[in-house]
Amino acid sequence: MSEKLSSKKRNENLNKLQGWKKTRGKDSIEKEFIFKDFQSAFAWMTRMALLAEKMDHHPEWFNVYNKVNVTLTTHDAGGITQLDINLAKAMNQTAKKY
Ligand code: H2B
Repeated sequence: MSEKLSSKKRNENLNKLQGWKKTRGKDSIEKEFIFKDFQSAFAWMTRMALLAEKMDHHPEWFNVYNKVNVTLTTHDAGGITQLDINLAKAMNQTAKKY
């Protein structure tokens, strides 16, 4: 199982992750993704859902029209782990294509 990152490690990683920030008052990271329309947003979510299944690591997310608010945390570890960083990186990379 992935272990919680130290706040130093977490911040080092966050600095390299465009658009992601620590959630205030919760041990998670978050980002708002904005797409050109609902179809792009949902296509991206579908792609990410397949990856999440493969990783066995799932996002908390909320979609309205072209926006997707994503929160990542590792429930089993009670905080932010390398799995969250890896999924955040993949989300950023993939979002460029939608
Ligand atoms: N997703 C997230 N974000 N955190 C977890 O701790 C987690 C998960 N655990 N997806 C997985 C599923 C676990 O419940 C299953 C049984 O492997």
